Amino acid sequence: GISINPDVLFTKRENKSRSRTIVELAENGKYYRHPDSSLISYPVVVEKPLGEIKKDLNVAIVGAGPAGIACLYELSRLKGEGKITVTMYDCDPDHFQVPEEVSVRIKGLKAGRVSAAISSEDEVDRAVYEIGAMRFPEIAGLVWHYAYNMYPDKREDRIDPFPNPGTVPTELLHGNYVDRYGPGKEGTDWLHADSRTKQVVELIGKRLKGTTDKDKNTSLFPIGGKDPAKISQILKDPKTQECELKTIHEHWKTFMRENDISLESAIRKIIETYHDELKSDVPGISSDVEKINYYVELFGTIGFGTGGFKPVYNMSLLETMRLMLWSYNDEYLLPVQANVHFFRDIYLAALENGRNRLKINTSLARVSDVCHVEENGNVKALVVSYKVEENGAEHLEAKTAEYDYVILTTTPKQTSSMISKVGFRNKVVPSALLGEPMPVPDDKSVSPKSDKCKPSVGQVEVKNVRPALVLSNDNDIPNSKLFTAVNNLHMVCSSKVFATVKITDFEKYAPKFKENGPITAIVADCGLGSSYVVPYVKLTSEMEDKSNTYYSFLISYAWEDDSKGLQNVFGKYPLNVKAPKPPAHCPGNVGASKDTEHMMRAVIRRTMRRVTDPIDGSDKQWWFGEALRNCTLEDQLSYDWGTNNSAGAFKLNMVGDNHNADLLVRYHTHALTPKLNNRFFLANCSYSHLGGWLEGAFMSAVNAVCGLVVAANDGNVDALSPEARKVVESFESVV
Ligand code: MET
Repeated sequence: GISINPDVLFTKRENKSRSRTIVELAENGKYYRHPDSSLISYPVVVEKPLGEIKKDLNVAIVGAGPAGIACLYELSRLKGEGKITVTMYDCDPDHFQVPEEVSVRIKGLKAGRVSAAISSEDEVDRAVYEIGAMRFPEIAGLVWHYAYNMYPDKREDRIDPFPNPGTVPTELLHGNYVDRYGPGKEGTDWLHADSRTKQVVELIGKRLKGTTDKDKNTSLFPIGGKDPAKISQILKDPKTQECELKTIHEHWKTFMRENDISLESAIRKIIETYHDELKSDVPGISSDVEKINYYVELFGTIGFGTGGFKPVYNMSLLETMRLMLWSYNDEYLLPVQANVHFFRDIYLAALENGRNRLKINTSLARVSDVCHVEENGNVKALVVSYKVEENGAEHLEAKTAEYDYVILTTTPKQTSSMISKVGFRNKVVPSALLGEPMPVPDDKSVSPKSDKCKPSVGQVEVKNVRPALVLSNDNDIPNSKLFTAVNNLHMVCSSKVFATVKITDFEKYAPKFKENGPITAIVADCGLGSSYVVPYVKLTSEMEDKSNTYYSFLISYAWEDDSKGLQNVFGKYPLNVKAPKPPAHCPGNVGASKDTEHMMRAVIRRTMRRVTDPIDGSDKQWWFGEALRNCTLEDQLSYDWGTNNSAGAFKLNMVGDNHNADLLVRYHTHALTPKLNNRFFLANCSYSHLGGWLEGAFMSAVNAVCGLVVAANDGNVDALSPEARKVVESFESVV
């Protein structure tokens, strides 16, 4: 697991007092303006309806994940006489919109990439595994704005923090080197005051994010001459003046031009420049070059405090800097049993808001293509889809439907194949074959022989077609660059491996860290990313009884290469076959079904290592490996976002990707150019500058709905509220 915020290790916090109410959380990030949209405080934008619709509209939202549901919610709040019919497409039979009667495991627990599984015993729910979104930064203003509106009765309840490494007793393993740290009154408490880990994270904190101290700047990567730490404060402060925000945006553009380098280059540059400040020797390493290499790697393991990130050292420093400016010191849990319920609640609220003016149809179907259709100046957006049965089976015939507007919320890889078939020339083509030729069963009665003119099974002939995403009527290059952008975004591979473990079992192995109790978070270079013990906070009353007995254990939250190494076993999802009780003579996890055993063996193999004991210096087996080998790990489940379904967990810009992501963030501004007759919008965290965060999905949903309102009012921005106008006007137009 990787969160990018050096403050996690420097913030002074009272040990147990970190819980917050939703009111406090909703206040915290309310005014924060992201550097790419420095005039916009998104939570302020959505306080009022975004705008008004005067005429009736027929809208499709492709994808019923967080972005799609947020679009629906904001559409449901629009003012004006126009009635809106929304069709939501999603192809996942486990989606909560699909009615389901059976006792729930993963069924009904999905909304796009927000997805859960429930482990239970004798019909009593025991633990919730968050396969998708699991932690919600306090600075995420839109998230807490929606939580505030969804749960009026819970606004004053205290919400617990997510137990990130560093906020709970944590162990780091790098090579043979074990370090321990945890929350202390004066910031992070370390096992040894002269810890090498402590020194390198403090150096990177000081030389990358810098200081809020007015009188000095310490960062090697200042923005407009100022430490990022100071910029972060200015962006968050409600009192900051517009001219100062505009200046930051200009400085940020310069910073982006000059610093699209890899995260590793930035870390290396800091260590090369300031390695004299690293006072601890590295025994056995004497040359400066090797010392620098050692510390670069050590930092790769620990990351900014809440987990290593060596596998994403190639991502752009710009992504890291955005996250650093966003500055999420603390992350929280949502006040729901499973996080997907938050989305079900937003969805239900949209139904309620829109009672009189908004009609919702849900369609369990996979969308294969989208385009414009245009006849005698009458323009519509067309969606080609295949119905999916509740058992997941897909129909062979393609269906087409026309809409006034379509918001595509699908992941970049899904989207790129939908938008490319008709090409990029924005001229009407009399006829095109869309959909996908399907493999046809042997049965001749369902299999008309295809010939050149007729669509084969699975295809459909569509008349008068234009491409879906367009920026120009005259040239195809501007249009095709949208495809390039969508197609080239980098989706990170990421996976999670869960189990339920008896607390008493685990604590036989977990060392105690000072007076803070046993280690419950592990950050290591063993290929499991980070491991977290996740507390029971959202459980039903039956579950609470069990919370003193079991830990819900996220054994591995890994990214990129760490995750790819396990892909052959991830392919067997859900791997949640209950492990039979092991025979008495043979304790441990040996009785599990074959698939489960395969994954657990792979995981255990990664953790079997002899290490140096950080207390007495002896050479011994690493306790975590021993714990995994000997504790009974029940209800195992693993999921990899690269192997399954979504073509990757989330977008993170690699070096060189910034312009593509930025083009898609601003895509909604095409609405200011009505002569394009463009009926499509994009919404998804991948089309935001916060890939992999609900906040990014919500921001892009707001962008899309604002764009749609302007388009539906023939390019008139006055149809938006004054705050919402900024969402369309303060970005540089894409056209
Ligand atoms: N939100 C995801 C997480 O918390 C992805 C982070 S992207 C830096 O792990």
